[in-house]
Amino acid sequence: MSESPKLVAIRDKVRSGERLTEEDGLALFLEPDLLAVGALANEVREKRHGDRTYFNRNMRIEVTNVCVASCLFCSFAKLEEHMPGAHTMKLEEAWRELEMRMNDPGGPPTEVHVVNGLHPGLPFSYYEELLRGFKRIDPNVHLKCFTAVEIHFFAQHYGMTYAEVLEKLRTAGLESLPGGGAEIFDEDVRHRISPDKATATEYLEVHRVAHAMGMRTNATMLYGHIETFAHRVDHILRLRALQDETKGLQAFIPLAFHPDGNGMKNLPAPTAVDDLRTIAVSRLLLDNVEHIKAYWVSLTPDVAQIALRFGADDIDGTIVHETIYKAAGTSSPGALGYDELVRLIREAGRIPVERDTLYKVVREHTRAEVPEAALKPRDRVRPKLPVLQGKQVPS
Ligand code: V47
Repeated sequence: MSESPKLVAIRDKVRSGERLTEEDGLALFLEPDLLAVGALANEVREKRHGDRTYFNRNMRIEVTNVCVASCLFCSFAKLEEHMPGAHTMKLEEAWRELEMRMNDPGGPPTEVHVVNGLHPGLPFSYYEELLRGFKRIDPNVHLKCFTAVEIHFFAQHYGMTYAEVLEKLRTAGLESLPGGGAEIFDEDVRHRISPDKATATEYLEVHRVAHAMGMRTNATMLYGHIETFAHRVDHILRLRALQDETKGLQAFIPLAFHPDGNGMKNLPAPTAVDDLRTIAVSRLLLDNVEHIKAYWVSLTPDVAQIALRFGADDIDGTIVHETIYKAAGTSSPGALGYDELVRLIREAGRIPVERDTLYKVVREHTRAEVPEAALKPRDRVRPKLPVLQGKQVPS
């Protein structure tokens, strides 16, 4: 395939360190040669991180799915506590989840990632106690809890400023914010898919306040539903502008829309081509955010593995109990073992690096000397050879 002049010009810009524009972002989404876009993103990825690919030992927990918001894409939330399928954990139940992981082979999780519904009936002390309890069980575990949308809800519901909410939660053990709740920033799309939660400006402001307090945060983008490529570019550029200002974002995570069981179930899920292109364009446009995460739950482990050659340098972690994507019909497993993550990364020709939440290296693994797949037949227990007419087939 011959290269489009636009792609050639963008490549020159990237190689000379010139910042890409909104128009460049759109051109990358429309470029027919997906592999050329991927190769360019891979170049940037390798310049920053070489073959290193990050993952962590984490635990996901959603303590309540009761939520006053009615997001069209959500298959997880229940409007009221008494509805079938609604659940709110007792604090002891939530703490037990971590207690049960303390003797995991290889060590306990280094991160607890909490995402919840916007529950109107819990006291603020519930969330403070939740964090304190996790820290009592393991003072070393990093608490990455509550999206900017939840922080905004707490501020409104309990009558505090963002800084007051964050300070109280930090005193209870909070250390960073996950990136959920960003969806799509464009006001029109956001109004249609998430009419009654924090606006884009409010989402960004919560991150700004957290950064000013010295907290690191992640950001996400939910793509593949009713938004256009222009909306995706706009979303990424709003994050780039925030990052110019604060430098507090550490990872960007494009989240592929899953249609099962929600208000947009008539839409098809994005394809692997769209997933890979979105990862690649994110890597190229977001030149001031260090890490692009290929979240294996949203992409499937197979696509996430390929994304490691399309600009992504992180694959998230072991997780264990994920419920948001499970409700929305993901075909991904609920958990991946530590060794499985290491194998996925090695097989993609990369070096697995276990990190903590703030990207401090916990353990750097060796590179696979030969692709892992090539080792498999030798490593596997030899299958019983078929017997034909009483004779063994020679191996
Ligand atoms: O905020 C909800 C999204 C998010 C659907 O910060 C859906 O490291 C697709 O934010 N189809 C929660 N997406 C997950 C999240 C996250 C995941 C991994 C790592 C990090 C991090 C953050 O999931 C929600 C929403 O945007 N979501 N429903 C759905 N049907």
